[in-house]
Amino acid sequence: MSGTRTLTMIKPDAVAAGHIGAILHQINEAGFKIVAMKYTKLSKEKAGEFYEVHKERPFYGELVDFMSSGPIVAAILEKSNAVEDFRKLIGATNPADAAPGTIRAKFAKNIGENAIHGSDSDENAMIEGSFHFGGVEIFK
Ligand code: 3AN
Repeated sequence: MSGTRTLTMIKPDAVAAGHIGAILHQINEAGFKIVAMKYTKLSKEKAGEFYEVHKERPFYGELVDFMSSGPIVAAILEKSNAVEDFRKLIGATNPADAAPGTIRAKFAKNIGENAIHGSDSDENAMIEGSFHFGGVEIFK
């Protein structure tokens, strides 16, 4: 089934601030089912690979350093219209622009350290899901 999964990462800032439980609660309350999940830490190399599309952007180095600075929670989430609905739940990239009640409005510090990632397309959700998880780690 296409369009039913997205990949999220609770980023190092939100993990360090103790927000894992609150964020997972909000995700579950919004109707997303967790089908894969791990607590892990990205090496600089892996973070660089994940954000390869942003390689030419001025914030790339900062982003890679931040994403490899501490543990994260990576998860594959399932729901109808998962990618779009999850982007709504997390809010705008810059928490100053994020709608009230969204995860970034509640937990993000700034545009760089913005608490959570959500895939931006079904195609990237597939690629990013495979980046973090093997088939035996995904439960329907
Ligand atoms: P989103 O995460 O909302 O899809 P993208 O894909 O534009 O946003 O950016 C990926 C990540 O790069 C963001 N989550 C954020 O951590 C970082 N980022 C984006 N724009 C900036 C910026 N202007 N300065 C610093 N970091 C940024």
